[in-house]
Amino acid sequence: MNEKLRIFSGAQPSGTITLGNYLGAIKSWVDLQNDYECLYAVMDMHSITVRQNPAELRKRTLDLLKMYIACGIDPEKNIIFVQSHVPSHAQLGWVLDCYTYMGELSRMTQFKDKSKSHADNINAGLFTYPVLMAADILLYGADLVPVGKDQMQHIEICRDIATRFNGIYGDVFKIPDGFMPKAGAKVMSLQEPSKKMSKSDPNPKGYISMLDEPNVIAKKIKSAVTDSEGVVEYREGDETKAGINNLMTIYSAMTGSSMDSITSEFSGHGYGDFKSAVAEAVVEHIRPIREEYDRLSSDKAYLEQIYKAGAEKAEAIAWKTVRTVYKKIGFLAR
Ligand code: AQP
Repeated sequence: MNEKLRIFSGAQPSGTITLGNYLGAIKSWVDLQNDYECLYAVMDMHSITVRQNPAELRKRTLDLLKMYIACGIDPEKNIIFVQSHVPSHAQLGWVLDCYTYMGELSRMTQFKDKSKSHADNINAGLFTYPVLMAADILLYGADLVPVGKDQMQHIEICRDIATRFNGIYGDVFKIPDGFMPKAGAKVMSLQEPSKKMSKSDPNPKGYISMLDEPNVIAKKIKSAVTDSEGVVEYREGDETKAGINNLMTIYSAMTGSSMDSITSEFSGHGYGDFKSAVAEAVVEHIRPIREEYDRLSSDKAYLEQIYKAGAEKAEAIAWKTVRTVYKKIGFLAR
């Protein structure tokens, strides 16, 4: 029998997910769910590396789970769960902390960025975030981890930690590969296109939330920062075109069109026409997701049933890994 390869991924309930989270990660999860055995978690433990309001965190956790399903992740086919419901994440995280060096963690771009944006709360969890993420992935022997570009550095360190551990104790962990989509691996802020779009951006004009109303989406795209050249052309690495490059990336991810064909489509048109087309494509793509999300809102019992069953299935896989690891490193069995 040909066993399916396994996927693990997740997103943090640190806000309503953005078009960036969707295009960079969640859309790939949906696309890959038929060909892999997939586990998708709501990463609540990661989210507390930044201070969260407890009541809001609880609500957002359920909202994110709902959003996964609304985006098209089938709870019948995939294991969907909440990270903190599976204690093995914390257990393996601690062990791996002891096999990770301060030097390699201090090179992580996300740590540097978040230390700047949360200068009043540079906690140890923020620093060791990539180790917990390595545990998330390695617990399930994931072959593939679909993420946005910003998380690729964390996949690299996960591979390094796993390789180091295997070098000492034998082949305990499978070495995972990252997976990025062709279009949308890094969606940029609409207001500061040199910065990635983030759900916790204090300026809501910078991001499109998956729950924004159509008129809000259109307004945000119309006020997106561009340049004065007026030519819809993708120029990789050209900072002056960062805004247009970003809108073209979004349009390409929505329509499947190549950059060249987008340029031909809008040749002789101004940015106004192009922005209207981008807005329409985004609104139409998000519409059914939004409708499904609203439909699920009233069905709390259904969601509870999904996350409870998901946690049980996830824990059954994860605990086996923890048990193997504990034995390898010399912890006395209970
Ligand atoms: N702008 C982006 N473009 C493409 N992919 C992105 N991802 C995040 N931002 C973009 C991908 O979304 C997945 C879930 O991300 P996360 O919730 O784990 O945390 P994050 O990467 O820190 O995302 P945010 O939106 O920036 O959250 P906050 O504001 O809380 O830090 C990941 O696969 C990520 O690559």
